[in-house]
Amino acid sequence: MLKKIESYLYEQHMDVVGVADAAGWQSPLEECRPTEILKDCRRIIVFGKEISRPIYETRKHALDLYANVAQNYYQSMDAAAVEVASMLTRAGHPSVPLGAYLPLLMREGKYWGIVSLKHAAVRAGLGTMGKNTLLINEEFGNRLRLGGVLTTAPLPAGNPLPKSLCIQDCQTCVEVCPVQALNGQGGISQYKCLRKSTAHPLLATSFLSQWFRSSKLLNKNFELVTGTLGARYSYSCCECLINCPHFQKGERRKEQEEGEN
Ligand code: B12
Repeated sequence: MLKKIESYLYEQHMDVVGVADAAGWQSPLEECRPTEILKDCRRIIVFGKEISRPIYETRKHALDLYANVAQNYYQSMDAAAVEVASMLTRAGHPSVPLGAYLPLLMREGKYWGIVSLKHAAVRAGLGTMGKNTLLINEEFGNRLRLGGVLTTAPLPAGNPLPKSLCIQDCQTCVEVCPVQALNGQGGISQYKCLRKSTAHPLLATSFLSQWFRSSKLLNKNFELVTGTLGARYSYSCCECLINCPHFQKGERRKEQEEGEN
């Protein structure tokens, strides 16, 4: 079954595919734990697709062109997740596709994905978390976008990588962050980052949510605004991604191969 899923996802031009054990998921939010979401959930299938370097490095309109590709990826990755979930369900293993971006929850004034795809990718052995809280993959660096599926199928699960890929003494992401959102120990101030990195007439104001954390009504309203009017947005910052030494990953290998030929 896993072979069938892997070959389907690679046919859909995904670059990496992994399986994470869903048991004992340490999300601080119970409602964001796979076994709380899907009865008898056993695994999280997580897959990734690289956004290649030239897209971040155009001389003009780089952030808008990059955002357009990211939004396009989210749609194709969600479509692939839907197909994989129905393949598994038809084979007798109830499964549910996860969204690469939406649906988003707002709890205590903070945004949450229904399941954190980065943490699933780490658990599946697809990479480790950088100090910029992004997944670093051995081949594609920090340029992967992620999609996922919750499943009751007892697929063989991967294991986390034994060693962090984030360079120990490197603090580049922390230093280049224009709003000091990164604490250098893998923590991020979501409000500072959101306000700086997300270009949207409404979403950029959602940093206000820090002042109404306890208001369930306002949290719910912001969640609704994000899930509807916030479905499309652009980027206004990705400094922690493009300045990370792992941003260069993958391309240099191709250049070396071309050099050898
Ligand atoms: C909300 C969100 C944002 C928010 C908040 C970021 C954040 N770190 O939470 C904002 C808008 C600021 C943001 C910005 C960006 N994002 Co964003 N974002 C998301 C989204 C939709 C949900 C993430 C989430 O649930 N966060 C809340 C919790 C999980 O995060 P946290 O507070 O750091 O959690 C801490 C603890 O609670 C605990 N924890 C929480 N859950 C769990 C679970 C387990 C098992 C464990 C062990 C621990 C644990 O560990 C964390 C550290 O202590 C995901 C998609 C998804 N569903 O995963 C994309 C996602 C993480 N974003 C992504 C990207 C690329 C970006 C940007 C680079 C976009 C850009 N501007 O160029 C920036 C980078 C900013 C940064 N350095 O993180 C990619 C990351 C891919 C990768 N290679 O890692 C994702 C996966 C989207 C995708 N489908 O590919 N994002």
